[in-house]
Amino acid sequence: MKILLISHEADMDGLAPSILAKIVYEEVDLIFTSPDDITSVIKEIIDTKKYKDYDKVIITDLGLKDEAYDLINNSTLKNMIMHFDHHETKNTAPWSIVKIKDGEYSYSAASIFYDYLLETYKDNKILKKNSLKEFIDAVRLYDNFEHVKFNNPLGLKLTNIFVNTERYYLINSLLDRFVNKDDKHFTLTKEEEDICDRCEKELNDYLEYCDKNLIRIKFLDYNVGFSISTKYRSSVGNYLANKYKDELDFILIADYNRESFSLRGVTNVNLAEVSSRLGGGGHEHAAGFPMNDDTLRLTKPYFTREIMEKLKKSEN
Ligand SMILES: [Mn+2]
Repeated sequence: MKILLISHEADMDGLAPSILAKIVYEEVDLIFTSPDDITSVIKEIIDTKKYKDYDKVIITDLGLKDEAYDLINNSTLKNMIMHFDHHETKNTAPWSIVKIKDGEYSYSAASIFYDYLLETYKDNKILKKNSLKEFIDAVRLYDNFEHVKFNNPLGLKLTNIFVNTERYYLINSLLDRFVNKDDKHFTLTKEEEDICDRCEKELNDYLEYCDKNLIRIKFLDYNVGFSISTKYRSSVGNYLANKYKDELDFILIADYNRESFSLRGVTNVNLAEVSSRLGGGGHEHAAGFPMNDDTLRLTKPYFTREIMEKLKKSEN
């Protein structure tokens, strides 16, 4: 069977379906795109009738807008397309399988597509391999930010590998592992382990740098640890908030590239409330608000528009 798979370009949950498709189908052509561009990709394959070259068109990990549903429903593409996704939508169609949560279980696009293939191709031995199940589950947990809660470090490693590896090289390397090896457990190559070690060291060095440069300030009425930093926002915030929880109410991060402030804390200060007073919002322990003249006044003299411009310039 000849398949056109269109998937999300940005992460492992978008990449994994291409490996699953190559395990099951004889011929697979791939298009990787973004949620913003998927409508025009669909329009193009309808306009050019390109979909007629295939037995099936499969879309994964890309939420479809109303316009995309309409385009497909008004074309014969609707008879041979399948859509597997886990992003909120009010649209429904017989060809579109969208699942978000089932009790405590959060779906990802790769896991929904995997479940479908397992159910449809019951005799496929590769699909049943434990190493593949482990891989899909790690991708699913990380895609839902549940890898810490479920103590699954593999998803983060796979993401570091994804960011640092050429896409088609990675697809073939992973595919080869599932097809040709009979591993009970998913294993990384030496090359991939090295990438993960390097990423971990980079993160630890950066956390140490932010710790060393943390400024204690009075912010509104709070004792705050102020970090001017642009990388690993969640890791920096969580690390410092935990380390200084007895001394500081929360950590305030000025990300001058995104021009926004982030708050991370583990005390009983409600950060959503603090942020909403400054034009932002969020959750109790993680929130943010925009960087503007009003909010920049609160970080004077440690961080001003002039300092921000200087930092931006020094990075280019
Ligand atoms: Mn996803």
